[in-house]
Amino acid sequence: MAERKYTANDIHILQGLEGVRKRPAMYIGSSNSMGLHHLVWEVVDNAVDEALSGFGKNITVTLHKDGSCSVLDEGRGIPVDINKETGRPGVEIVFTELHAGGKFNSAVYKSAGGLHGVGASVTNALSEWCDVTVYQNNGIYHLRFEKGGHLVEPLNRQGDTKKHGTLVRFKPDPEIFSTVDFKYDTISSHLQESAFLMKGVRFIINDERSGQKQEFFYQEGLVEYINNLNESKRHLIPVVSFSDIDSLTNIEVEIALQYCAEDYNETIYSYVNNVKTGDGGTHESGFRAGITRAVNDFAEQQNLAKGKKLEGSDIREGLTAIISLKVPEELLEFEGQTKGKLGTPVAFQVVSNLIYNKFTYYLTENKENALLIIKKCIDSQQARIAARKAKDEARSSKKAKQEVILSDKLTPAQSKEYAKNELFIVEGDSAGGTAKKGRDRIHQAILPLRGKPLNTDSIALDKLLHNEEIATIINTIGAGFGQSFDIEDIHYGKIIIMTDADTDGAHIQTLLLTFFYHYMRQLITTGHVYIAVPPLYRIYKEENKHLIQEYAWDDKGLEEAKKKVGAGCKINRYKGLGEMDAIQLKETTMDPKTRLLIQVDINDPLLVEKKVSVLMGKDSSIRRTWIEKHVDFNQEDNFMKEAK
Ligand code: TTJ
Repeated sequence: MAERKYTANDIHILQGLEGVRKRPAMYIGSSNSMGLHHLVWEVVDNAVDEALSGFGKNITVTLHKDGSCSVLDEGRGIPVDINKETGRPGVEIVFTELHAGGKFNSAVYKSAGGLHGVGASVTNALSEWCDVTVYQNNGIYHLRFEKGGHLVEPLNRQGDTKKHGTLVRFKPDPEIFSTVDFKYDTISSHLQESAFLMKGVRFIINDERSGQKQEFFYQEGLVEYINNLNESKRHLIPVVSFSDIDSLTNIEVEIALQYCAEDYNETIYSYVNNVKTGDGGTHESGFRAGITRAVNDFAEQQNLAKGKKLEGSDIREGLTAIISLKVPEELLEFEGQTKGKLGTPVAFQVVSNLIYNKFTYYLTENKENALLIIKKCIDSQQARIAARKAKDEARSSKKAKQEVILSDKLTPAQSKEYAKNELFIVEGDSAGGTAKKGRDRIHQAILPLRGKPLNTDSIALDKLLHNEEIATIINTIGAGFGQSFDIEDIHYGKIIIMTDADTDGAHIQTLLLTFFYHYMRQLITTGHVYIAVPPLYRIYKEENKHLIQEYAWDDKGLEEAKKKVGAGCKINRYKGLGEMDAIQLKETTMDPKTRLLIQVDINDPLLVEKKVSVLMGKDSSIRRTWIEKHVDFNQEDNFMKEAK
């Protein structure tokens, strides 16, 4: 085997990878389940870049029984020849130097790997071991790293092959991550999303631990993405799609959209070079401006407008749209803390012009559908005007009246500093009473729920407001609902759902989240909704009339707590909030200094739509299997992140 002397260069590189291990969150966001899956995305992104350049039609992700994950593509293979500057093989550099991926990849449109992604070296740094095999030039080349990126087997040629491609297999380091359990559903929906965005590329997931296996391949791309999102909704029109390459900038745009009936939300997802732009940006703004202008101009030209202009929100009610851009590297600009917002100025005009021209043409050529759309927009406009009027009236009528409605069930917070206030929505009157005693009366308000709130996914708007629980919640939050919801008006910085840790509790959580998702979506997307996580155990012992006690949230915590409290300890397993006294509830679940909260963080559109429409829709048998398979709101997954 080839041996090589350590140089200053090696030391520099190991220091780089050591930095990644010291502060993993700086590179992959966190060291929890989300960070763990980031390791996979970093590697998959590279394979995707290669496919995007036109090399390799299949990308296979395998979850192995030994806890490792491998990614295989059929591209040209990472270069194995020696790089002149460093004297090392290209493939070694890709796995050891931070942000090195781009140097060897000449793709025009670079995906995450070349953008805000940090590269495969980060995956290597955070792995127990990492094996890389390249099939290239009729040869099989292999190298291996261990314990955070130390090269233990330098590149060598192991044999002959006619294949070409790259195989990377790595095992995440349990010393870094709080969990090293890859989640099939998380990876599979990420790959499905990629497949929707890259028509013609096949993504395969193969879980050798469970035998689960799926393939995602969409010849129709975004059209199928929308069909999938809107599967269980009533469609107003079939999916429409447009695409074009702007000849001046080389920006490539693909858009698909659909209107649904009885849907009052807008659902717009945008992507740049196959990376989701969760905070929108110039392309999304361009889309909004363009479609608003197209619909208004058409309505006016057809004499349907009656002199009144439709607002953007009128035009987007019930609209689902996916906007996917390919932007050349030299034009890319990202903004915001998480770089989830496209800043490229010219993208506004490019998208706005495209959607204006093509959607105007569509409306003109498809009169029947155009009339359905315009009618829906005018309905939305009228609903908006009526809601605004009702709100103004409610505001100008006596304030006291509102407080009468509230005072009945709500125990309000004393402070008027709304942003600092917290609303606990509590399952049951009895737990509500305990919470009332244990709360911080300055900043915490308690709203007990009797019974279950309504399932809001299959119910008409007017009925909704007659449900007492729902009406109370709307009034208490104080910012309206539906199109007239105004996030600026919310009376609480945090809305915290507190239920028992059982199926009933999970159901109530789901019902409330569904309601918020449909009628106060911004509450969720701006991170105001939380789920309180009460402990499962109390571990205690009396020693010299002195109580020693600890709480545990899972079995691992239980073992640790038993050790801490020591021999002879007793264990109390909580079956519900009702078994805790006010002090215990405060200490474990309500006090910001000691509690565990999960922030509801919706970032997977497909799963969210599925969760909401399948779970809350009318078919209870699909619902049951889905709940059993997917819903565990107390589990940290990609919808939620821990918070204080
Ligand atoms: C670079 O330019 C010359 C031809 O090959 C290009 C390249 O880097 N291709 C490439 C990288 N294909 N596949 C990868 C890759 C695949 C996986 C699974 C993981 C990583 C880190 C890279």
